[in-house]
Amino acid sequence: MTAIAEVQGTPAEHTHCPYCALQCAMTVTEADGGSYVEPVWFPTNRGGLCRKGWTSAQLLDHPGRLETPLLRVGGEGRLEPCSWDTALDHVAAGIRRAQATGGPDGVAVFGGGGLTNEKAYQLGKFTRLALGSRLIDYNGRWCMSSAAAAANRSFGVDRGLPFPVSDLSSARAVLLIGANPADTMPPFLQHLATAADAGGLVVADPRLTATARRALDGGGVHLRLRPGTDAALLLGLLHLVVVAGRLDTTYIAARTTGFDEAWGHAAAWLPERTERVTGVSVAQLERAVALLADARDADAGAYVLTARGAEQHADGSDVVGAAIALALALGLPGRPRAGYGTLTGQGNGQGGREHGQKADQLPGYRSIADPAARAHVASVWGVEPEELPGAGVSAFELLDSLGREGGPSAMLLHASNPVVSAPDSGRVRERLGALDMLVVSDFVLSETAALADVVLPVPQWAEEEGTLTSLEGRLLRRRRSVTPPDGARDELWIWRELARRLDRGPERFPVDPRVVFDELARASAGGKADYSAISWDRLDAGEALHWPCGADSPDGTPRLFTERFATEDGRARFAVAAVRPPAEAPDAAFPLYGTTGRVLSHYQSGAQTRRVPELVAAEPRAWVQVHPVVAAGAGLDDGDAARVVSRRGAVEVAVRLDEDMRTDTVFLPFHFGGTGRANIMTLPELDPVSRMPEFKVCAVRIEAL
Ligand SMILES: Nc1nc2c(c(=O)[nH]1)N[C@H]1C(S)=C(S)[C@@H](COP(=O)(O)OP(=O)(O)OC[C@H]3O[C@@H](n4cnc5c(=O)[nH]c(N)nc54)[C@H](O)[C@@H]3O)O[C@H]1N2
Ligand SMILES: Nc1nc2c(c(=O)[nH]1)N[C@H]1C(S)=C(S)[C@@H](COP(=O)(O)OP(=O)(O)OC[C@H]3O[C@@H](n4cnc5c(=O)[nH]c(N)nc54)[C@H](O)[C@@H]3O)O[C@H]1N2
Ligand code: SF4
Ligand SMILES: [Mo]
Repeated sequence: MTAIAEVQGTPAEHTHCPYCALQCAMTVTEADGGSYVEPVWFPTNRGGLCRKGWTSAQLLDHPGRLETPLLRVGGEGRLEPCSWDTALDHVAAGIRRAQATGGPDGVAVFGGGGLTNEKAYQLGKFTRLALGSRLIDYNGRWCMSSAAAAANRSFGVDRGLPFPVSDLSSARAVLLIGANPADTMPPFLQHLATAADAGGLVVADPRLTATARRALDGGGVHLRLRPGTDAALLLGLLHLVVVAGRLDTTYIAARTTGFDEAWGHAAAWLPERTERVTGVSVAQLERAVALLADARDADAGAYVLTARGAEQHADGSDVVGAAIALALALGLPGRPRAGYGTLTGQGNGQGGREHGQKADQLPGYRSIADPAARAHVASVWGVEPEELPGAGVSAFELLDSLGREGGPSAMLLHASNPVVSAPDSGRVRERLGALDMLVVSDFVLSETAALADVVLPVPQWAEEEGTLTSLEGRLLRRRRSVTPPDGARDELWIWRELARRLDRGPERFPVDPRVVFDELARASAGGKADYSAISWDRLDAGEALHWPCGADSPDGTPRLFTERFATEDGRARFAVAAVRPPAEAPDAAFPLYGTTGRVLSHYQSGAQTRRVPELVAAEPRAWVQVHPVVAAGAGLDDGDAARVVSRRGAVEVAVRLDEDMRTDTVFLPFHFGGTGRANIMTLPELDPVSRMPEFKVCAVRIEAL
């Protein structure tokens, strides 16, 4: 990572990285037949980029880039190039066929948190109006849904960080639960430097990650918990806050409800019991509480942050509820230099969850079940509220219904690669194969696109205009810096052309993203995620606008909750539930916890980064991280080929020995394809509230291949 002090380019010239939610700023330049990026100083990245950002332009000129639509000829046949007219006629005919037998819900739509706000909004509108289907959901369900459900429940609103990222920079104590930003958002680590150097960084992770190591190097704490025991850990910490006399009773009385009920659950989590269940020592639990409470008392900055390690569980929304409860007990949310937040994952993971890609949602973070919300959005769309379908089903449930009796027989998929990223991906692959028509829009032939009947090539980030909303709720402009290939077509254009072919009012689907943004802003007016006072002009002038930014807050809201929470009574709610064990516990046949996550050099399903030579050289193949003693038990040594087997199937990986691993746990990155897909082993147990799958725990065994 390089830090540059100078701002390169004006706000009107730079764009942002195509990958994660930190949205590091950069310029993209075409020269000598290739494109290259240069970092730009921006508050989130302070001039830094990680190696994915540095190499992101390589995919623009990649030889494997899709530049023409592809059509599967003859059932099981090959994908062959075709014209756009042929491809779109084919898609429209397939939609008609599916709806003739299955009604409006005969067609399903799957979106992604990488889509711009304009595309996320238009995809929701296209599904409800042009298809008349209720069946839309997206990959953010697998990312942000648990944190979103818990934040809505406790705070009345879900904005990843309810304060600017840079607020963290001066904090003396930060508790990170299930987050490894040293690999997943490297430039973000700059914001944790003060805490880390002060010995105030506390990392709860079953593995000694690069982030946990940073904590230890500065004298901080690594809580090396057993996978799936986060709720117990957090209630144990809450218990200690109370018995150590560190509860902020004034704050609790003035700003919260539900403490007594929460204590009813936390009272039972005595330190010794917490130690037994989580594997974290009482001394470490006490240190963690003291660090946070001392920093609070000194007004030196204290934060609790969660990410996917805590959230991707079948009790994920309760885990986040417990994390928020801990933060409330300490009196952090809404106070200066303090708070709770979740680290949003995908580039537009925040905006992508606000404008209608979610099964139960209308733009502005409105509920599709709310009559007033329906009436408002219907009026912006120029239809009657009765014309809007109701709520659909969550991502995994949607994929699992494909091609089944009464399920959809056609699907349009944008910006996701579920063959690799969905839980129990073997089953999902089978469902996709059972469709009469699968249409995938992408710029590379991902594992999912390779199964499609029609593949539609779209432009990439540096070739398009739009907006994204970063992890701190700030609107950013994505700018066209290079020319897209001739054969690629923007998704806004694709949806308008499909609406035309389906005779569903193409004029309702403008192709100019600026026009779409203005409509989105109107549709969001008065909603929780209110963008109505935001315009591209204001963003292009360099204004820093965080939502809500509407009639009551025309200059945006960098910090939420300073006066009141977004709940009806203005108070934050303690929402704590009884601790539940993971859905699948290790047993004699499958004695280990299998957990999954990310590495620095690959992004998500790897569809993009497995095509960048430098990144492939750094991480060429699937692996399992395992303690030497566990490996030896299976007759395995470093580098050996192994199978990690669960009740769903077997993943083929190379052994990577790590002395610091727990002996009851193995870790697999989920970025690889083929037989190296970690999701072959994961189980689709869903959180009852958020419908988040249990990506982070299943029972496995390891054996030689
Ligand atoms: N390099 C890279 N960066 C990325 C991405 C990427 O794919 N690659 N993806 C982006 C996206 S979409 C996201 S969502 C973020 C995710 O960012 P993170 O949440 O930081 O990433 P993960 O590696 O999924 O999970 C974090 C940690 O959770 C730990 N963990 C596993 N099980 C448990 C458990 O039961 N409890 C606890 N407390 N921890 C557990 C893992 O060991 C892992 O180190 O990263 C973003 N940035
Ligand atoms: N086991 C396990 N599984 C996981 C996770 C885990 O931690 N463990 N994490 C989950 C999480 S947090 C996430 S976010 C998901 C992500 O998993 P996926 O949804 O599979 O994410 P990506 O690999 O980013 O897929 C995006 C695809 O869309 C393409 N694309 C990018 N931008 C655009 C665009 O603008 N338009 C179109 N049409 N295509 C575009 C890319 O080329 C790529 O093929 O994985 C989830 N799966
Ligand atoms: S940290 Fe995220 S946004 Fe920044 S360069 Fe890396 S992938 Fe891109
Ligand atoms: Mo994610």
